[in-house]
Amino acid sequence: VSARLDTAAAAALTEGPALSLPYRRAGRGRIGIVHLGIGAFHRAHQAVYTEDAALADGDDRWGICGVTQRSATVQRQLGPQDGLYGVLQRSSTEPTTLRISGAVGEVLDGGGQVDQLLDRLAATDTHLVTLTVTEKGYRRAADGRLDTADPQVAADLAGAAEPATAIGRLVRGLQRRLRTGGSPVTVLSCDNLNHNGRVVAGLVQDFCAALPGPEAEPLLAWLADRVTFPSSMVDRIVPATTDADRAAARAITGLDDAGLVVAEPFRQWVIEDRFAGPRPAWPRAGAQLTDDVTPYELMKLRLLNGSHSTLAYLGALRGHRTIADAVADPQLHAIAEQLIRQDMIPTVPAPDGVDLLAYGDQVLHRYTNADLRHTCVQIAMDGSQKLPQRLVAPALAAIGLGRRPQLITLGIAAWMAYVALGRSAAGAALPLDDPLAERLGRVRGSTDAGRVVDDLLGLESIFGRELPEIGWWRAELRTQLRELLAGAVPGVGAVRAS
Ligand code: CS2
Repeated sequence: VSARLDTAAAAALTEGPALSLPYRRAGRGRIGIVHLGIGAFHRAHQAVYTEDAALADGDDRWGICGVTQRSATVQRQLGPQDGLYGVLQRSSTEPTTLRISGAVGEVLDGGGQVDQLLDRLAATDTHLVTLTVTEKGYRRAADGRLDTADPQVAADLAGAAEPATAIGRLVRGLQRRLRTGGSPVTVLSCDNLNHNGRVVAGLVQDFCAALPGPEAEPLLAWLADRVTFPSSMVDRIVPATTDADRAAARAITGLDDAGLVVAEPFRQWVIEDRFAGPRPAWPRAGAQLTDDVTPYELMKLRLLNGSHSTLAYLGALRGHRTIADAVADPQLHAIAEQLIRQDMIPTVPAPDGVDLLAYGDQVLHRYTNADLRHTCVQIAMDGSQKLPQRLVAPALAAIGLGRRPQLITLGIAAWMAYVALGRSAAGAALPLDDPLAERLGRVRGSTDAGRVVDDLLGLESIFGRELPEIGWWRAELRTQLRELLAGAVPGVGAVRAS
């Protein structure tokens, strides 16, 4: 049995080629950031940038208060470790390295420690509230506005003592902030959504507008004046941590780490430069500030996330376990490559100085990282929340350009086949992990492509109204789905490997 990672145990470690202990040099800052949704992604992305920024300029104001969103697990993992956790970096071409991060100074259970959370959100030392609550965490209705029919949203609006939703917690905290001085604050979304900052700003406004007038008015005025909601594009592939990862980390430190996360070497963060107050020196850690993040978001959501989801559904159907396995399948590789090149790139305005072809090739190369073991079913999760920005919007954009985006259509068909079949070609069960699982379950077991298409295209929150009304596109989707339901991958004959 090994000892568990914490400050005392880590004191015996020494840095070397495989192990870095940046928190010793950066120090552990006082809390300046509240992060809602302290999952693996945040710990391998923003937290690392934040610690690197502190290393670069010695500013000690940016410790992170991480807030658990749906369960207190991360608190149980990090609490006993003084917030320390490892980031295990794995690549097929470079040696594995481990970094012990000290960026997280405190972990609060969003469910059980509401008062502390609202105090943190109100504190004058808190200059940033950041979010990774996943697509479904925003609770949007089909029209993109706050879903006030959601029982938890309704309870939060009615003044639940312990708000349960991210927006409910955020607004209650902002209310307390206004009451206790109203200093400016930046709310920064780091989820994979188009113009995520505008999305959060809109939802916060919807929430406020639904409050009684005397409560709503001063809040809305203050928000307009002192609170900003920049958008950002985030990128780093961070799969679920496995026992093998934990063993690899233990081999380096001799310590058990319940909070370990695993990530690829690549990371990118592009942030709209619209801060209400001070911020960490993130640019010194490699983050990019820009006036317009839109081209970066479109590039990443479509070239990366769109192809990721497509590979995940097609891969899972074919019995591939991981994305690396899927992309090693020559047919799926050719599909992903052409999806990126033919269908996605024409819909994306290239960000300044970025070569989209090279970016797309780099994405495909990142997928070949076999040491990450990123499973297809993990990426397949929450398809109803991911499809709109990853596949539906680009399909419409391509059609608007007069194109026939067959490979995007194939990605959508693959999702439908995944939902309807519920198992791989080899018969293995494929989990339907999705907030709309009950509704989607209506087509489970059906092998009638026409019926599945008609039923699922009726989901306006996923497909909107425009795309389902395009007759030729609908017919093409049906054809592709028919082949998938029969166990084939359509169009592969026509897809040339380049
Ligand atoms: C993935 C993303 O799980 C998924 O849906 O597509 O989490 C992806 O790994 C990240 O966005 C990469 O930055």
